[in-house]
Amino acid sequence: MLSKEQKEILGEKVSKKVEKIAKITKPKEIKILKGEKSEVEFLIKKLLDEKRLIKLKWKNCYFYKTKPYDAARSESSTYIATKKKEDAGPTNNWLDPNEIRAKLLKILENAMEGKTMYILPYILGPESSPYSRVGVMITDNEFVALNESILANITQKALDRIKNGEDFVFGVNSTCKLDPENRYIVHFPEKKEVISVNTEYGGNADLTKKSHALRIASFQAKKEGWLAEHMMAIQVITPEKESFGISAAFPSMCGKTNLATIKPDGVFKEWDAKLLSDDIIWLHEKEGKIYAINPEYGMFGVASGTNEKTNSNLMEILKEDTIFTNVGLTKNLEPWWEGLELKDEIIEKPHPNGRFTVSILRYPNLSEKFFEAYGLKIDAILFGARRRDLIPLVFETYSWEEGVLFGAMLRSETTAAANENSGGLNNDPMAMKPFCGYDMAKYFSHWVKFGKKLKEPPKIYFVNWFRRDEKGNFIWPGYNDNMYVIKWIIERSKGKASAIRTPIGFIPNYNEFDFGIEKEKLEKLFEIDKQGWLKELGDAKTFFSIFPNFPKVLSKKLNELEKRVESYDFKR
Ligand code: GTP
Ligand code: SPV
Ligand code: MN
Repeated sequence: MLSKEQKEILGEKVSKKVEKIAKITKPKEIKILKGEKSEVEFLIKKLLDEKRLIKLKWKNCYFYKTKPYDAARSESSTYIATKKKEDAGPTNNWLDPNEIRAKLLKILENAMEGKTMYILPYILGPESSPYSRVGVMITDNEFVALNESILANITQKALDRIKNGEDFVFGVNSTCKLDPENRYIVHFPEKKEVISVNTEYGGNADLTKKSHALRIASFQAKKEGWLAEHMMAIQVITPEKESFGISAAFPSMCGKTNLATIKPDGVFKEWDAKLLSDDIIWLHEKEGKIYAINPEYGMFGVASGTNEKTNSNLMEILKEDTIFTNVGLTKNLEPWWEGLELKDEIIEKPHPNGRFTVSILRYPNLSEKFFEAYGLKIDAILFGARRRDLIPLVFETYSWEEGVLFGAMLRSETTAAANENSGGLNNDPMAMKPFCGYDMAKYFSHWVKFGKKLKEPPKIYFVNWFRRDEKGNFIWPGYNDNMYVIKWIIERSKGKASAIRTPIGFIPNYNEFDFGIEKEKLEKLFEIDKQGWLKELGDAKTFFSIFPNFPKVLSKKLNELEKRVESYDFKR
């Protein structure tokens, strides 16, 4: 149980919650973390001593392997436990909060026997920001505590804020027996609590991330008039030294981290792109404009595909102070994954969802806005997906509402980021389907409403880096070359670049704008397939029919869009 001193550190409210869990789980000892370097060193040493972590040849880098069935997010084990089922909406798994709480407390009985319970108080967002939020997370797993020490701003200042009466989110994670049959990641948004058991994988166990910063936060954001989004954000600096904020929502494993760490000088010497966030942002309206803050402190990124050629910025920071999970391992104890040169025998095969955990503060080109109270002003919003055909490289939607509609229609080829994904196309509105803590129909309305607060809403674009040719190869080079698309978007927003009107939106006038590739490829990338779009819109209608609360204004927009596609002369 907590000592008198620990109770003083935690304060009454947090102590009470912690003691309740400690009484059930019976840990050998309780440690409250402060977010100090020595704690990270301690966790690493313990994991090394217990042979759970392997020291790699790269400087201060380590390798960890989870159970193969616990190497990705488990969407079928993830629940929103609201009092009323309708409040979770048709896209979330729902459980009765009282019933599941009783079951979880049963699973937690004696779960921490012989183990240390770590308490991690944290602040999400810049400490000085009125938009920042606090929470306290518990885990009995050193690997989870280590990841969280990198991914979140662990600080006892959070406890002072809670003592001063601020609301907080309380999360409990326990490894238990890592039994996949009893794996649960349950959110109680009305109580601001999360309980996660029988898992130690990233998004299932690192509760500051998808659980707090998206699921609980989106639920609060709806009530309070802001947005919690599965988006990256960068601050692009033009040759004229103008700053331009870009945010993008792509589903898991569809390119957020890579766009967030883009190196424009490989393509345009005088341009710069500074990182604000690679996975999650919180958006607020201020004086009719949108501002983004990053609730996180680290990156939990996909290893596969990362190399000097695709992303030298990432490669540079991964060479030091990084935890690698489920990547491959060579005999010489170097990490390995798809896309890296293999110079040695491989003793551990990489999982397709192998990841790295690295502090964002190590990134050499972090935007100064990362530390500022109001964050980065957003001037253009992108939605994007992984689609082998149909969706052009980029198009500009005709209005905020149509942009929201295209966001809601987003579907993408499935990836290895979630256990359940098995190929084909997945509906993933705004890349938020796995992360929205309430009825997504109300979430769409909330987006529409948010736009009404803006003086001049940023333009909404749709992008697709993943179109393929007949042989199955990507047509677009992607990665740093995505800078061509970013440049077009910025020039569009300034009214400089010309565009061609199509039924779905404006596409670039690629006879005039240089994309750095052959004309035939561009023709393929910007081809508009009438039958394909009619099917896409029909499928969207079928998908939207699961939402009893689907906003009428979006249905109207969808019908207008369909009429435009039907009457468009595609031979022009
Ligand atoms: P989560 O962390 O799961 O939310 O993923 P993410 O959206 O941050 O995706 P990430 O940037 O990690 O990219 C996922 C995969 O797509 C990696 O294997 C990348 O190498 C690959 N990828 C990223 N950008 C591009 C691109 O422009 N073109 C191609 N062909 N692949 C890309
Ligand atoms: C994702 O799956 O979108 C991720 C990794 O960013 S996780 O933290 O596991 O959610
Ligand atoms: Mn993500």
